[in-house]
Amino acid sequence: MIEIKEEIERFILIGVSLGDTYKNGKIQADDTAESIIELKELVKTAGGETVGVLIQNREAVDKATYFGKGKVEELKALAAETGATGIVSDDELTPAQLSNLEEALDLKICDRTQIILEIFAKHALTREGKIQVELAQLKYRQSHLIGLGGNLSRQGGGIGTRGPGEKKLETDRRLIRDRISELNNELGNVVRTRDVTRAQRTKANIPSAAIVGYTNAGKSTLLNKATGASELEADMLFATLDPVVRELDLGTGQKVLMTDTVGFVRKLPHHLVDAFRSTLEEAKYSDIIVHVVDASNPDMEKQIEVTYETLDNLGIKGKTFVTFFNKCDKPETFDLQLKDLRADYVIKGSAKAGNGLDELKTVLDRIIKEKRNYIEKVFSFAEAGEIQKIRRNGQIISEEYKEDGIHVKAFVDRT
Ligand SMILES: Nc1nc2c(ncn2[C@@H]2O[C@H](COP(=O)(O)OP(=O)(O)OP(=O)(O)O)[C@@H](O)[C@H]2O)c(=O)[nH]1
Ligand SMILES: [Mg+2]
Repeated sequence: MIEIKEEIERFILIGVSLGDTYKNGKIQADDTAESIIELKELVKTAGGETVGVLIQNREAVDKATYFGKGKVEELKALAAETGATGIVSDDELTPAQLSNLEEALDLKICDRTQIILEIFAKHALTREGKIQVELAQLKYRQSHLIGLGGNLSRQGGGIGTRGPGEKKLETDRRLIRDRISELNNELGNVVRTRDVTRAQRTKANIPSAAIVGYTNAGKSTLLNKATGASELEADMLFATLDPVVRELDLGTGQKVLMTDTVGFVRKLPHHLVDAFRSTLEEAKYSDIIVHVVDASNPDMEKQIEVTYETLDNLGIKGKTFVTFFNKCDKPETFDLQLKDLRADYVIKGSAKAGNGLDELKTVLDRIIKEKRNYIEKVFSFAEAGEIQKIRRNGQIISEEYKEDGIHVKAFVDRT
């Protein structure tokens, strides 16, 4: 992990461009350049400075040193020239690549995963968030220790090779395993408490909407503007880590619970996804997904794709999707054709300026009503209990006491 000392660390970012590739029968355009721009933001958010960038075009990353031999030499020269204190690779490095690069360059070597973990560690506020980050960090270390062990046994093997290094490794492994199970237990308790809260909410029968999207898209800003909340909005990546729930009045008597969630990013480390699964899955329990997109970002298309991919991986489907193209106050967006064929509704607006929020409320109200049936019915006074049920599970529009009974106009759940 990088320790943020008094002195700001100076990094050279490295990436391997594989050219266009095939994935799921589609051509995936090479996005190494965009990914590196993003890595620069990540490094900045982690407290470091970028002093150089080096990209190599290759058919595959080098198994031993990530870059090819000549490129490693070039990297060495660039590091000397720029006074770099470390290297950050855009892809997760194997233990072998880490140690070989360290040896060749005599600099601190990190990868994108470590930087993201560092940011999460800095931003985690709640006990749950902190446990999740520590778990992810330990799992990263564990996987790298295992790799190292493999290396050792390949090099030596046989009698006499079980040196002190190997022993220490075993101790480390055991310590990590113990701590992981301790944290998992604690996390289980925290998550159970949250499940109870969620169950209570579901019982109250207020529909829910989860705000999801790429990091820095403006999710928290949208929640704040719409509900008058005061969650942290910041021009940094992963400002929000813990789900936050607020009630939003749609202005029609209908209320909806809005949850702000952790943002997504390309190459989201899988240890993090595992550790943060319960947080990331918050959207699973929502009726509606509000997908916030930063329409001013040149990388918008890819960011939309990453968001859908991440949602798919988390098993979040079958919801009503509303895509909110945000930051439309910025001139970069003025000439853009904004569409999202996967969404059920599309809104263009600016959370910051407050544009599009009324439309969002109208759309949310419509979605909720579409899931319900409108009824007009006269109940006898003896059936007052039925009305009580509707009040609990639906929405009463009007209720009049007349001679022949109680006249009710209401929306009731279809299911
Ligand atoms: N110009 C403009 N800036 C916006 C708008 N909405 C949000 N921003 C800015 O975008 C940055 C990110 O906003 P956040 O609301 O923190 O974004 P987020 O999606 O919650 O980000 P994470 O929690 O980090 O994933 C902040 O600097 C906001 O002020 C908008 O409509 N227009
Ligand atoms: Mg946020």
